[in-house]
Amino acid sequence: MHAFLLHCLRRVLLPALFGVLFNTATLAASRPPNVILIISDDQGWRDLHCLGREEIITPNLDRLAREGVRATSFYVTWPACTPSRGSVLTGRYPQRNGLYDMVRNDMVNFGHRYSAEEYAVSPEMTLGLDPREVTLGDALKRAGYATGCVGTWDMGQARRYLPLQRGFDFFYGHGNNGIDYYTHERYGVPSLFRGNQRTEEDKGTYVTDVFRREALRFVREQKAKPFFLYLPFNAPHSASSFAPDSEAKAGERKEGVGVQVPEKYLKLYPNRDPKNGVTRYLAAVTCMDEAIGELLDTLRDLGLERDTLVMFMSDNGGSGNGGNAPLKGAKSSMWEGGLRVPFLARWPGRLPANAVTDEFLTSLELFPTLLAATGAKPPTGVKLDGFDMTPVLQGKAKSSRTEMFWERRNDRAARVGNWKWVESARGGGLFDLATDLGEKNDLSHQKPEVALQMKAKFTAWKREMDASEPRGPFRDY
Ligand SMILES: [Ca+2]
Repeated sequence: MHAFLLHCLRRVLLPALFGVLFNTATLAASRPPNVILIISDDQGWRDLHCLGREEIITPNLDRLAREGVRATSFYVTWPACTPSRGSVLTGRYPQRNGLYDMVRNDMVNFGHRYSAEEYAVSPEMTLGLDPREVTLGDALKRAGYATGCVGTWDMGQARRYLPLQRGFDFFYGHGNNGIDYYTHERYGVPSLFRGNQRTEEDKGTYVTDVFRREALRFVREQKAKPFFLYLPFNAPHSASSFAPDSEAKAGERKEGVGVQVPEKYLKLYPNRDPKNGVTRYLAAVTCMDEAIGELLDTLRDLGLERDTLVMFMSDNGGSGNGGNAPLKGAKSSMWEGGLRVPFLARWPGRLPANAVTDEFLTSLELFPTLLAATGAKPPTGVKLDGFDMTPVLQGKAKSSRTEMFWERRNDRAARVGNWKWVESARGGGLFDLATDLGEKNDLSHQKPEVALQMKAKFTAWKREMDASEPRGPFRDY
């Protein structure tokens, strides 16, 4: 054999082969971790006590942060529920998986009472995540995981869209993106499902308590085998229980009841007005925090703490009650306050404790990260838009993400490095996030060449999305 080839064999191929064998052995020796992915609804970037909103009571999420890593430059793919959650579940941009707007009946107030026949043909019953999309549930179930979804599914309510058909063994929650916390209705329709069936078995019980009970039960029942619990709470989102159409002026969405929360949690904020929307929001977060605390205690009691990767994030920036400061804007906007969210990850022994990373990361990274953590195989023929961020969370590597793009109807934005570019009816500009996190100082006139580059990058990204295989419900043509 040629001396050079022998040299290559000795210096490159053999060590590589040894590396593969060694890694395989290491993985085989350890139990694949359980995964608990917790999502809150409309919680602002700073809305944990440990993140700087000192008035909010969140001892359990603070503990999760203390025992793990928190990411401070973590983004979602869309500034509101449905498309953001679709990206978490598929690892793909909303514009690629075809779910790039809300699945919602926009034409009426939440108080509108549909007949069963009328509701059955309405958008939120007929639209959903394209059945060809591979979900995290599908990927982890194929890897032998017990898979459960408790909470806000928001990927469609027709049978073909519900979790049991999308890779989950167990589902208790609502298929639409919001309900009344007590009646569990929306438009007068009972909206909780157990499996594929609508149920009213818990009517009257505060829904965070319902999700808490079901999540704990799932973990206790599945403790023997690796499990994946997808736990998207509907808290602290405002209740989907607006006034009836008859009480709203024509063409106007009537003010809703806001966030609903039991008295017990309001009493934890004695110096605040219990009727105030912000107080109710804070108390709803505290209730959710208590549920998460019981889940963490249960993992400890079952001896599963070290075998479980727990992640927590919000699905989009805070709305009116949420605290996004010093970020600009809020939910539904292209500003940082709409897109940047709190993110925590804990995996004792594998991720450092009490660590903070400001590396550029997004929810697109979750799918590849969870595949790597569990040893699940990437779905074949599927283009994923993120990467395994474990080395970044471990503090061992820089993020390989250099750019990210967003589009919501006529609003567009891009981040490339520390540059942020926004173009929308509600304002826009070019901002340097390294020195101007609050997007106050528009540099588009000082740096027109950078603004042009950002726009060109956005256009190229959009062209790539348009060229990808058409997917429903919004781009299946
Ligand atoms: Ca949301």
